[in-house]
Amino acid sequence: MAEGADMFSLREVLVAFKGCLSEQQEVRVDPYLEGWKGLVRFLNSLGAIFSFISKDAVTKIQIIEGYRNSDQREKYLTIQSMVEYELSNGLVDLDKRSEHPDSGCRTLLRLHRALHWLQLFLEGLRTAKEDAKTSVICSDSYNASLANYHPWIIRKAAMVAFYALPPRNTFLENMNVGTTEEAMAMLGDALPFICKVYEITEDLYAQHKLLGLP
Ligand code: 1PW
Repeated sequence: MAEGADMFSLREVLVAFKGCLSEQQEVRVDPYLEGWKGLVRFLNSLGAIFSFISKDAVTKIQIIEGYRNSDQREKYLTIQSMVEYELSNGLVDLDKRSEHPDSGCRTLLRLHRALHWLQLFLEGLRTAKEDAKTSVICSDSYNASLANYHPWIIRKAAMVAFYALPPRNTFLENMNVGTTEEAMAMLGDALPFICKVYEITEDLYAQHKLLGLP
């Protein structure tokens, strides 16, 4: 397939997540959002049925981009600086959404939870048997992670979307990384970076008791 400027490749997503980690093991916000934008393109390439899933991710990305384009942009350079800034200035609703319904902390937490799903899904894809059903890998990983935070109506809609996923080999081809073997090798290279970004964020949020933000 010819390489086009707007063609999706999962490689870009993984490169972006690799670029998230600073030398001090902080998570940079801009590449995090770039990674997510790539994922949204990927979700959209899976068909219209996935657009309800990507739509919410787009809203969340835009909220955080808004902070990165505001006067306080420097405070939102890394997830660590964002948490520090918002908490010390009382900009996070801790018990109930009220004055700060769209804080960076609560918005990023939603993406963070979804990243866990992605991580489990890609791991499942990489380690599954050749004839494994993508829909099953996807729903298993979803049920083990993000589903716990979703009401049943969303869970139901997600399950319907998963049935529409193509078989594993077609799916790996859709990632536009090359042969199935190349796609698998890339997943193997890149997954540790996604895991690391996830872990650092999880630890930071746990440390500040932010994992249940409303
Ligand atoms: C093929 C595997 C791809 C994994 C990509 C993950 C995309 C995740 C987006 C799921 C969105 C489902 C519909 C929206 C639900 C929102 O209510 C929920 N958002 C998320 C990201 O979970 C919670 O946000 P809210 O309602 O508290 O603002």
